[in-house]
Amino acid sequence: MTIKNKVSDQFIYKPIKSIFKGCESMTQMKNKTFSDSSKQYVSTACPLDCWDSCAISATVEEGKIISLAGNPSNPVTGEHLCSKGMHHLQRRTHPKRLYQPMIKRNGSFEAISWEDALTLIATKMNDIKENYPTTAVLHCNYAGSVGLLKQLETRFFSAYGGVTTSTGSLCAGAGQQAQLYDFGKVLSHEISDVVNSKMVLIWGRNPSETGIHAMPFLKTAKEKGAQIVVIDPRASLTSKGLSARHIAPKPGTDAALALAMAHVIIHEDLIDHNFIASHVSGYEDFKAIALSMTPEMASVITGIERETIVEIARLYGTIKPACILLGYGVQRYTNGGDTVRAIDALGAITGNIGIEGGGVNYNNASADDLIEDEVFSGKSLRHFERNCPRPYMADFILTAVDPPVKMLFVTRSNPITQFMETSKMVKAFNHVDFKVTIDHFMTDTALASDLVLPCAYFLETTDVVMPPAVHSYITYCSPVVQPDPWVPSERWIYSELAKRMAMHTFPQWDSNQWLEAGLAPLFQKTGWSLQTLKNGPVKCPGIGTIAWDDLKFPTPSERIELSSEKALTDGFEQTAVFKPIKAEPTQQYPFFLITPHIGASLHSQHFLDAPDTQLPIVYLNDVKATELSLIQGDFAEVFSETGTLICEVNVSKDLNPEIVTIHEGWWLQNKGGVNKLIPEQYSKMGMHAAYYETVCGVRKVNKQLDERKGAVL
Ligand SMILES: Nc1nc2c(c(=O)[nH]1)N[C@H]1C(S)=C(S)[C@@H](COP(=O)(O)OP(=O)(O)OC[C@H]3O[C@@H](n4cnc5c(=O)[nH]c(N)nc54)[C@H](O)[C@@H]3O)O[C@H]1N2
Ligand SMILES: Nc1nc2c(c(=O)[nH]1)N[C@H]1C(S)=C(S)[C@@H](COP(=O)(O)OP(=O)(O)OC[C@H]3O[C@@H](n4cnc5c(=O)[nH]c(N)nc54)[C@H](O)[C@@H]3O)O[C@H]1N2
Ligand code: SF4
Ligand SMILES: [Mo]
Repeated sequence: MTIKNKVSDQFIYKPIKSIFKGCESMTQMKNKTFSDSSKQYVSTACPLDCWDSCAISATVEEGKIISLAGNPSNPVTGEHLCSKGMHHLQRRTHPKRLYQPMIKRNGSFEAISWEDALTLIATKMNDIKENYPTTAVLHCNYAGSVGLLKQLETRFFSAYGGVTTSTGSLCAGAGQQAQLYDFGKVLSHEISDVVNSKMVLIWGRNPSETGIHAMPFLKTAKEKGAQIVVIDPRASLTSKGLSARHIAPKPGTDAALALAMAHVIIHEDLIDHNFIASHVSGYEDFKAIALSMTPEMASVITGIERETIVEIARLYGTIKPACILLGYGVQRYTNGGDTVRAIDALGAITGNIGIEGGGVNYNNASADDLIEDEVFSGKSLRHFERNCPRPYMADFILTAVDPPVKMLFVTRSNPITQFMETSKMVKAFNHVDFKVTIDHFMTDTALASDLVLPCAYFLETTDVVMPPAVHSYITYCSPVVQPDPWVPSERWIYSELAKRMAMHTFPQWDSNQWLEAGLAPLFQKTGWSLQTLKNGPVKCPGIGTIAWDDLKFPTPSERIELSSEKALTDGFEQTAVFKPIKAEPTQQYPFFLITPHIGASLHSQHFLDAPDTQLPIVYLNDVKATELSLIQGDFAEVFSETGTLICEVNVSKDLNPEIVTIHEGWWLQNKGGVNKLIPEQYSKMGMHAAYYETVCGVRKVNKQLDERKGAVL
């Protein structure tokens, strides 16, 4: 039997009004608490790698967490948590959560004691050290939790002697490197400032799913009369939720659009002459490039009507202040860095930098200065160093010599599901003798490992969540409850391993001692102590609401550099350019494959609960679907040069006919794994994964899903 329309609505697009569904407001919580003194609030923060880093207030009664709510002491994230924030309670006590170390013997996992697990790791690491440089160990980490103390993992591996460190970016790296060339640092306005904007370009960003606390501010801006334009090859929930104008460039062509907009702005003399004269260098070089990209040319490249390009350019050139909310989707291409440089230039030539309601808001590195990097990185302790770029980690593992990779240690990451080219990654895992993963659940990566260590959930341990891109609040995370059954923090795991390996440069400190040392720059700057943080979320000084309001740019010229010698020295173009991406639809692979993030899950994490009886969903334009004889609920095989994936078809009129979309995150063990379709490829700028530069084909399959077994027959 073919199951039709069985898609649980949790894993498909949701209308915006349901975002806050099920969320109990803090005001309600307070009222309850005041009438019942047996309840206690504990302050913590959501450690998921999301734009928002919400402050959370947990209500505890008789040693049990009874509810979580947003803590309005952080006014940016306020009273409401998203569905994932609310779900932390169920996730902490999830029946599939791991509580004991698990070792693989003869292909299946069995529980072992902590003593045996730690002794095994210590013995393996000591053996490797005797026979190879310590870089024979590869530490693969990423973004599973943003807690500051998670970084102790790096300190541990440095104290060991220095391992092969995973570097490069799967996330925001190309754009970050671009903004370093342009501005000297990556800074954003606090998201609340968008209410002062009269025009907002939401460019390759989808806050309605990926950072929902931007949405109320965007709605306010709109109510105050701001023009809002969403630039995205697909109609995202953001453009729908804001009823905003939507412009759909062909994937990977945004630099042509931005340069053509600059062309119009320069040609019609809408530039800010004073701002350019005082704060911009390299304008003439940029002007020459922009003038060579006419709106006619850009129209052919991007597929957007010439008149639309001219109109949007005129709006952006005349309405001030105008803000760009730049997302990470725009730079998941081999030309991603140049794209962000072209968009940055729009902000610079119109003088929209350093002013209320302006900015080219991407990421925010201002909190980096508040941390003592050496405490967590232990870089000075390393005897050996080697880097493994994540966008080709599988290839690296398979080809590494001097030394080969003898051990893989995975922390807060799920590379089998989330990194590129899954079949190669599976081979790479098989190639390594001993793989250890620390995770709360038996993920695809844990399954491919030899030893899996569980660890405490953030509600069970101490940490600090630093300010993210959209606000300046730092939040101390107090342990809300004790883990039951007991499971250790990662700090405990590294401390115990350090003891067993006589690593004296990994001190046996408790969490607060590490935080005192690691946050010393913050405390020196502010006169605060850890106690100040323990009282609830606090706004960090020195992280301005308006980025660049002092107009001091830490570039070589101390100006915004539209022409960057540093970029040239690093092997890139000196000025923003449009270079076509390499992937182009062909007869064999007629679609671009975009694999964006879904509201219901943080990457792969909440796909833990995707029903067994469900396949991943491929979203397809209705006309194309008809051409392929596909209707809603059919099964289709999506194929690319690196793999295939069977999906359930979701047909929609408002999808761009050139694009198919499958959300990232669906587990392989649950018949997902979209990264099977995506080759290991990257933007050299920022060494950044070019996930969306993928083409694919779609064909109907007559397979059926066995509802009981969840198997595809
Ligand atoms: N619910 C949820 N929230 C998340 C995450 C999650 O997994 N789930 N992940 C977090 C993380 S780690 C990150 S990096 C952020 C990402 O946050 P966002 O940048 O907002 O999200 P993405 O899904 O990467 O992409 C944003 C948009 O870029 C569009 N896009 C794709 N190609 C192009 C292009 O060529 N040009 C233009 N203009 N747009 C394009 C996509 O269609 C998508 O709608 O979200 C964070 N928040
Ligand atoms: N096709 C495609 N692939 C993508 C993307 C895309 O847009 N398209 N986006 C990319 C982006 S932007 C990113 S940031 C990456 C994310 O890549 P990953 O960080 O690998 O993704 P997650 O699925 O969040 O996996 C994190 C793992 O950490 C675990 N975890 C959570 N908390 C803790 C903890 O406290 N300790 C430990 N040890 N583990 C913990 C979770 O259970 C989960 O298994 O994915 C990338 N992959
Ligand atoms: S996932 Fe993001 S929006 Fe949701 S609770 Fe966590 S920080 Fe807040
Ligand atoms: Mo990311």
